[in-house]
Amino acid sequence: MKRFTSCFFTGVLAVSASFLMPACSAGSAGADGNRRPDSTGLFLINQEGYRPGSAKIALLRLPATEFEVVDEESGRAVYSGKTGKPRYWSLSGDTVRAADFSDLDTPGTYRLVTRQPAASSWPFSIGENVYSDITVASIRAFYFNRSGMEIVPEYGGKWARPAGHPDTSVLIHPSAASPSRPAGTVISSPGGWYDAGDYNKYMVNSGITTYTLLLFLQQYPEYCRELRLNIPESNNTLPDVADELLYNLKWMLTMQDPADGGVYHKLTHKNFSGFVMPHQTTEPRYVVQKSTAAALNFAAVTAMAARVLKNYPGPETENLPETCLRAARKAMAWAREHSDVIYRQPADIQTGEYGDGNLEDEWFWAETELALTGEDPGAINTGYIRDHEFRTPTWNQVEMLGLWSLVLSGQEEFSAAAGLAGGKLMERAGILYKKYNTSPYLVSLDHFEWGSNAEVANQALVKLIAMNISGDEKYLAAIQGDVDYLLGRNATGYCFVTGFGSRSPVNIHHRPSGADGIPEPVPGFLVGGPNTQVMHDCGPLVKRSAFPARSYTDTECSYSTNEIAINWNVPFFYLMGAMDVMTRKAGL
Ligand code: 9MR
Ligand code: 9MR
Repeated sequence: MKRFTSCFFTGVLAVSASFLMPACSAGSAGADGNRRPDSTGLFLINQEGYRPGSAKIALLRLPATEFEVVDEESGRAVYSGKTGKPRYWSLSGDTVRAADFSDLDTPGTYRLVTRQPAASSWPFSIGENVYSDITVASIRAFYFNRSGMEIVPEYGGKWARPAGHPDTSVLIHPSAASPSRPAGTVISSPGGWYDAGDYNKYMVNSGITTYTLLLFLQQYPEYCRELRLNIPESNNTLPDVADELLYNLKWMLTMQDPADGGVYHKLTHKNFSGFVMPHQTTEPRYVVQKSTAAALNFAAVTAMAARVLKNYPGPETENLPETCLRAARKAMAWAREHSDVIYRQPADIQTGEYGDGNLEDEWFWAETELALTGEDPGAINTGYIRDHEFRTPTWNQVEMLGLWSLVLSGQEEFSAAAGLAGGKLMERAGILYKKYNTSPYLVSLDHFEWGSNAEVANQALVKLIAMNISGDEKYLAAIQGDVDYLLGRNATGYCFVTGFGSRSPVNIHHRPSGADGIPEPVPGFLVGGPNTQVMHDCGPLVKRSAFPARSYTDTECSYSTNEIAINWNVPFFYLMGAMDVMTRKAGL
């Protein structure tokens, strides 16, 4: 396990010596609640920065009534203000005051300081392109998690590593046996991303992840044309974002049984491997049980891919839209014939389950995607739209994805359904906005489950898409609140993205990062974040706060708070990319 302690002075300012206070962060110190407060804990602030014109609000855990913003270069105070009323948050167990410096728009690098008591924040920037690097890093993280491909120094830098898991000889597990593919049959299913900190590939989680990238490509085609990711395909004719998602989409296609259209739930080792590099795990790999959830996720994504990729004709996508559409039809037909095949983990398989007993949302999503792609247009279930509550999406709650596709489709034919869907989206966004507006921490999040950081990012997407369709800009401050939370304005004081901010996770639950001998974790990954769903992943030695918003530890064993995952990174990428697009649109 890696531990490092970073120590430096946060008060390198041309002000009094009392500002010179060291801020140390012990990477694996354990419970945040047990740490003595230092200046990082006293100022909760977005450690990356803000775009000019955006809301800029930090939270202070100090009794200070006044604050200043000091320019790093000149050491001069360029802004001063009064803090807001102290407010207690029951989920973090602390009291914070808002320091609002939204009016400061001059590009530069700054710190927030208070004189009574004397303290200083981490540095942050104001600038038009403050989110460009983090956007690129958050999608390059997918490249780093590619299965079956060597990560070469040219694109991977010091995180270069040999290829692992070619997956060209994968066994049919007994649970997946069929007449034409009995147990033990060898199939080839290469490519795709590792799901998370583990080395397995799961269809259900690939669903929401690949969908979200496709939606980004659909919504921001010009930006995607500009975005250079420095990946092996960067010199081909496709936007790099499309290349990255194709790497997983092509793997997904191999997970369909050509004989009957059914889709395997996952491709996996029998057990989670140890913390070794990908090429060091040579245990057999299996495809396990076909499931209705897998078929519906697969159908939704391939149907959407058929639609979106049509806009990118060229050698890399040749025949792909047609292949995807045929695959979607076949998977849907299989699902209709096997509408209730819930995934049940076989006794000899221990890896991630992604089990889901309620598939109503998957049906709605898949039927909507097929309809929008021109298949069975009557299949959009308007009764479902009317009667159901649309929740923030996660891997097992996907009705919102169908809603997004519908409201953003712009197809005349579906305008009635889209109108209905728009109402539902605005309803959810309104609820989230209200929560943000009354939250002492200025976030919509009010419960902490496994992957809470992704919930924050997905809530931001709900508000963003609501803003896109309604033009109501009030959502922007709430979206900024989510960005700020993820980049440091949260009760742990961490910027939750590896390699960014002044204090970010180092000991992530990510096998390559743990095994590669490089002190820094692979950059651009959003960690799962605080939750109280699982408290025992590190045993008794690592204590986590009982307050949900602080129940996080930067410790490798903490898979429930410090793992990374493709479905967590993807809404974060979408969010940061969308923010970056706004700057370019406004200013460039
Ligand atoms: O490393 C595994 C991680 O990727 C999963 O998200 C997590 C939950 O399914 O499980 C981790 O594996 C742990 C296992 O569940 C229990 N024994 C220790 C394993 C490695 O830390
Ligand atoms: O993200 C998943 C979370 O919602 C579940 O509660 C948890 C336990 O089933 O599993 C999480 O997913 C893990 C998957 O099972 C295996 N790869 C790592 C994923 C992230 O921890």
